[in-house]
Amino acid sequence: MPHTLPNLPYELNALEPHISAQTLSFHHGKHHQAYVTNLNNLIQNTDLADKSLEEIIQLTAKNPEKMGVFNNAAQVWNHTFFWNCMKPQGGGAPTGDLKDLIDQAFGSYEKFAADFKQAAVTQFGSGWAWLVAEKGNLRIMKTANADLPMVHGATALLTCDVWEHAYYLDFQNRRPDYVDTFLNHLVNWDFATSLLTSM
Ligand code: MN3
Repeated sequence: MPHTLPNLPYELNALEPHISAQTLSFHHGKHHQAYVTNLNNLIQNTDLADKSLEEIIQLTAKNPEKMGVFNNAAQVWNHTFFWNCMKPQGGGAPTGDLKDLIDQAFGSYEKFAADFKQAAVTQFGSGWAWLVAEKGNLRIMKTANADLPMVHGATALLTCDVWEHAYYLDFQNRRPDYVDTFLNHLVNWDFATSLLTSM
């Protein structure tokens, strides 16, 4: 079964004025679609063709000869995950179990937000900032290019795409402002909370 581009969980203009419909149109319709198309082309008629996305990622992560497959498969997964990490009128501090876990791990939501922003703005070049669960504890991780927590034994709870294509049309070079906007107006804590059961 070829991999397919999932629909966005909201309308293209749903995250305005923070992320424009133009950005989402290119980011989902062009970039995410291209990773799906590349992945399908790379795995057709190979022993990876009938594997799940997660299986492909794990099977190719440590194989330099399969780096092209890994990069595209991981970027398909990362983007689908990222769309779910945002919602209209999102952002701010979480509540409930996730609030308690963040307070426990970082001391406060404010400290978490500062550390997450630091990871996102200091990821040199393209990559991702993450909140992950690892051995029952929460921590922040940053990864380069397509790399992702699942191949490092961690469970992703939240991510922010810091590739330039994620923010350049709306923020130009101002990655710190984009990350602030993500944290203050877009984060979907309901989604992150729904993942706590898999910790
Ligand atoms: Mn992207």
